[in-house]
Amino acid sequence: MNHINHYLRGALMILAVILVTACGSNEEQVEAKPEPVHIESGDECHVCGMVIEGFPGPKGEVITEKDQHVRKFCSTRDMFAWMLQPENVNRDHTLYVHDMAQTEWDSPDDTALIDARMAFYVVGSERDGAMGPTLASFANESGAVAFKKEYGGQVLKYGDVTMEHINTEMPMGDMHDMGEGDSSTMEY
Ligand code: CU1
Ligand code: ZN
Repeated sequence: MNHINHYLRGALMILAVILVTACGSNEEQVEAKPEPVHIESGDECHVCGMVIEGFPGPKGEVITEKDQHVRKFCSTRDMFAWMLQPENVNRDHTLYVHDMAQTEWDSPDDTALIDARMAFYVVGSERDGAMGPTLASFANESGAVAFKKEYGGQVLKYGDVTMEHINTEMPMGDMHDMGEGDSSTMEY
């Protein structure tokens, strides 16, 4: 009987050690996500360099995984253009975009910033953002569908947006040609 007890105690101690170790490493992994930062007047887009404030359409914000650097973007379009780069696409950066169901297109309010990875996007609509064609972002799919019904385009989840969507909607030659909206002819 003492033999069994002895082995049992040994097994329990090993189990306890495993549990403590597992808990320790878990705690390290679960870090709180950084909160969104307000877009201040004078902030410039990390991609195109233009001052962000005063332009219509949803903006983007990235807080980098390791250094917690804040990158702000004039448009969801520019945020995706940066985030889809090979050096960023697999990083666990924290991303925010405006929920356009909660705020005005012409002057999005930072109280409406939402997790960009959970958002729904309307690509190819007729509403222009800061750089022309952009991706209209929404917290709920229903908001994206309602927007699409009114302004056209296609509803995509975060993970379904590719560089192709970005480039098709925004040819380089039209970068600062706002308001023309002719994206019918595109050749590569
Ligand atoms: Cu720009
Ligand atoms: Zn920009």
